[in-house]
Amino acid sequence: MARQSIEIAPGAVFYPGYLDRAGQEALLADVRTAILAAPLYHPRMPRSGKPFSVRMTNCGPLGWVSDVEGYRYQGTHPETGAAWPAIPQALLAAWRELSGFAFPPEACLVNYYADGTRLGLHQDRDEKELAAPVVSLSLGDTAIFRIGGTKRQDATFSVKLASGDAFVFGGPSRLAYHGVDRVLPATSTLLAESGRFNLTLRRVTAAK
Ligand code: MD3
Ligand code: FE
Repeated sequence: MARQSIEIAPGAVFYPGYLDRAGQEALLADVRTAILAAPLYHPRMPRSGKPFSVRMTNCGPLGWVSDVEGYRYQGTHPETGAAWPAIPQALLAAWRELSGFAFPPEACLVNYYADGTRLGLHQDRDEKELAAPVVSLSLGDTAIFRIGGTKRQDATFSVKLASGDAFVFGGPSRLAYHGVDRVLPATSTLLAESGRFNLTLRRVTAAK
């Protein structure tokens, strides 16, 4: 099926309304199941050990974690020690449809934003396969997402990410600085609680 898409910067392609309500509900059920196996936790900043306000967990063979030692990918949950649950089929299907990358994702980072949570401007560069894009899906309340260039000082602009929206960040946008300025309370009825989930699919190791 043809999809509406908008390239908002070179390699940054926005798919508003990628998932309809039924698709969002099905994916949310998958996320809830994953969180039962791999509970959301507050990662800590390298060095300072200060907790992130965003809560996180992962699916897939590898998960992104952060603690006083630094950032890395690892195969197990840092608090339970269990292997991460599998990436839900609906997300693997979205990767096949949107990524344009022949190899499967290895990590799905799940971010949960309660009301008032922000994510500062950063680059995602802990992955070895930077030729693969990052594919993002949003569920729940609308976020004000900010994206700039590959240098922190580059000009930025913001885009609203609503429940069901997908985004692909590839090419020159793969190393763009980005963050979440705020989440707009009560803008979606998808979650029984308030807040927002963002799911990012990533290829971590070199594909060949
Ligand atoms: C652009 N997540 O998990 S999604 C992250 O809404 C992250 O939770 C935000 O930044 C969130 O690292 C933004 C959009 C996004 C995700 C990854 C990117 C944009 C990106 C990687 C490279 C460039
Ligand atoms: Fe990021």
